[in-house]
Amino acid sequence: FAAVTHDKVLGLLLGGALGDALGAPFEGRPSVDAADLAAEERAPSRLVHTDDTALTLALAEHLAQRRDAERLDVDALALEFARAWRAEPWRGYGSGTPHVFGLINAGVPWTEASRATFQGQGSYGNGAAMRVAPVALVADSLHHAAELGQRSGEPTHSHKHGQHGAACQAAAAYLALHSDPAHPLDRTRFLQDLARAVRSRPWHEKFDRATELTRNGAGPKHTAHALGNDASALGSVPTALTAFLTHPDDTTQTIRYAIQTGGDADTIAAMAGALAGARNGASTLSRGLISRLEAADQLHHLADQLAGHPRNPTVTS
Ligand code: R7I
Ligand code: MG
Ligand code: MG
Ligand code: MG
Repeated sequence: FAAVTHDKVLGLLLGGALGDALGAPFEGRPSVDAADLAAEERAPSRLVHTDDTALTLALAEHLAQRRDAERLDVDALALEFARAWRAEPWRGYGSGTPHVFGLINAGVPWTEASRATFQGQGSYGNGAAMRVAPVALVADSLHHAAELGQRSGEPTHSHKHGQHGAACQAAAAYLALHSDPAHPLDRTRFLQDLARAVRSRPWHEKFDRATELTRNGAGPKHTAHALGNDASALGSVPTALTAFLTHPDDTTQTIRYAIQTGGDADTIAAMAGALAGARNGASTLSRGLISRLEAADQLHHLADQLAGHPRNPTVTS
């Protein structure tokens, strides 16, 4: 296990935001041309984030204010998410989540609001997973990360696959954060650890397929075909994991691979980017790209707060 440095904390936050903002123009495209992506990377324009980062910021602020992981206050968090949506409803939210947020803002308890979508079965979308990575910064074990992830997902995603997606991405972020980039990542071990944290057969089947894809060096199109690239948790979280496990030591390549899976490109890249950023640190990211990020200052400030969190006593700068 490696020390959780300030660089790793910042890397988790910036890597996620970069994946989101760079992937956003490609969201919904069945496939993404490498030349189009390269042009986006070279463009001088500001990198505007979407709902993925907007809600990640809300969660990170929630955690930074409390300074105690046991005080993840889901009632307060539900209101904070709903207010973030109301302040910026144009950020590209999914179809079900705004309905939940509207109810919460109207005073309906989240326990009820989160069950109002999709004919009462609740959302199995990836919206709980896309925002969850910061919980890894305050978790003190793999299982704690998964549990915090699941709980942070409940206000909007009452379907078990939506919650398991959040648990899976939170646990993966924890493992990436505590992995030592000076040593090669043991991919098989990583997925075995995840399978202990997410006890669900359809997820285990995805982990088995991801193990095979990374072993065979599958490209993004193949991975999208085998694992999915849609806005469901099961159809995107394992795809993001595969992007990371294919290029665990290179955050830029992880993000490029994730975007090139197409489909829900911003979200797959946000999740993959958070994992790679947590492992490799912010110092390995392109300064040019980071300086274009709309939320760069806010994320730097949050990293300062979360790196000083009592859960991260070993932090060094
Ligand atoms: O999960 P959620 O917040 O979506 C996040 C996505 C990301 O791509 C963001 O970048 C943003 O674009 O949206 O929003 P939901 O609307 O709850 O779920 C996302 C999608 O999953 C929905 O639009 C549905 O297509 C699908 N979905 C379901 N379909 C049928 N039945 C989610 N749950 C169900 C369901 O129960
Ligand atoms: Mg989005
Ligand atoms: Mg969308
Ligand atoms: Mg998306």
